[in-house]
Amino acid sequence: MDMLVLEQLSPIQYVSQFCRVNGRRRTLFRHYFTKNDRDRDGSINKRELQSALRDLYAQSINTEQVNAILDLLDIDKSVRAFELDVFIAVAAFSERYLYYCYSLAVQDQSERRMVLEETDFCALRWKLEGCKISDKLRNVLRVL
Ligand SMILES: [Ca+2]
Repeated sequence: MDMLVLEQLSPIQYVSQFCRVNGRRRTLFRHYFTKNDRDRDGSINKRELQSALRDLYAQSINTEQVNAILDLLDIDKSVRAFELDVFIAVAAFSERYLYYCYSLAVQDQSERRMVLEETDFCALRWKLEGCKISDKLRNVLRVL
């Protein structure tokens, strides 16, 4: 991967382009997107996005966690409409983020490794040292 490309990407662009979501998950994410797209115009607003994420986790994540995910992805507060592709990226990232939070809480290193291997994001294979990526993207990469 070209580091110059990485330097140009916003966090949400990075996640949209480089996270792989299998068909079953994509179907699941689409289900919650559609359920929360009340006016059925193919996009959801921020409140609907929060509601869709909470549905995805059977209400087991709180609004603070949802906001932390949106903040990490540096989603502009002024963005009002989210299309399906963006929601899928946010949902996929949210899974990784929650694994990350969980793994921080897990003391046993072997268990931590198992948790990380369950994810289906591309592994980071490049060194970030000396790379002029934004701090915001760096924070996202730390989670992935
Ligand atoms: Ca809508």
